[in-house]
Amino acid sequence: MTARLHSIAGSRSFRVLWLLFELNEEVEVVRYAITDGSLHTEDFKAISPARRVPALEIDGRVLFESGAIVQYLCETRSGHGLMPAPEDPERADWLMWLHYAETLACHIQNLNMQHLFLPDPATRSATVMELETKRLAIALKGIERALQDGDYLLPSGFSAADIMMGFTLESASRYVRFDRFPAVAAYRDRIAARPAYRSALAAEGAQQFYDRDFYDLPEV
Ligand SMILES: N[C@@H](CCC(=O)N[C@@H](CS)C(=O)NCC(=O)O)C(=O)O
Repeated sequence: MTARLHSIAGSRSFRVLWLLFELNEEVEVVRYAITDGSLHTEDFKAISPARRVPALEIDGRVLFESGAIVQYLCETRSGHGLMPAPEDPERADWLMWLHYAETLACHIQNLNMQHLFLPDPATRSATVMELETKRLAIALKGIERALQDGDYLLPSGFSAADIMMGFTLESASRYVRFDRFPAVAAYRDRIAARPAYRSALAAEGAQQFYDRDFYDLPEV
């Protein structure tokens, strides 16, 4: 049966969509938007308790949490080379990087809230924006260091950990200038050139919330 991905273009659901394309799995995309109320229905709440995307209907079950979905897909599909085996010494690093993507995503989410989604701009906090931007840059430094010796997060090459990180870097570059992080910038371009990434981007539709490439901190 075709999988159904509950998705917002430009959000964490891209991780799952991209992985499904890497795995050549058929998928139907069910589209939502953050501000039009489409997440706030009883039907969607039954699928995703916090009313967040991604949620994936697959194999007769419903899954939410992007990291869990990515791991589930890697564990239940074979022949893809996107996850080191449990006994492989790289497996622990794979799990670490898989979830490190959420350390970045939390800061991006807070910055999205401050820059884009607070209904009353007077409630924005320059302190929060500055702090979250700095903390995002610190988290990016960790990736810059990890990429000094290779093209991907794992020395053995491209894996689903890079898929978890991909969308995250795309959004991060709207808040932190990547000229400070040349290895991260080259890595983002490298993974974005993958055919499955490009097919997933075309399939998810245009993102609707970022209206500029870079968001500067407000003048105080
Ligand atoms: N840890 C969750 C976070 C899910 C999440 O917060 N998704 C965002 C999109 S990136 C969302 O659905 N936001 C809607 C909202 O906050 O109302 C995951 O990785 O799946």
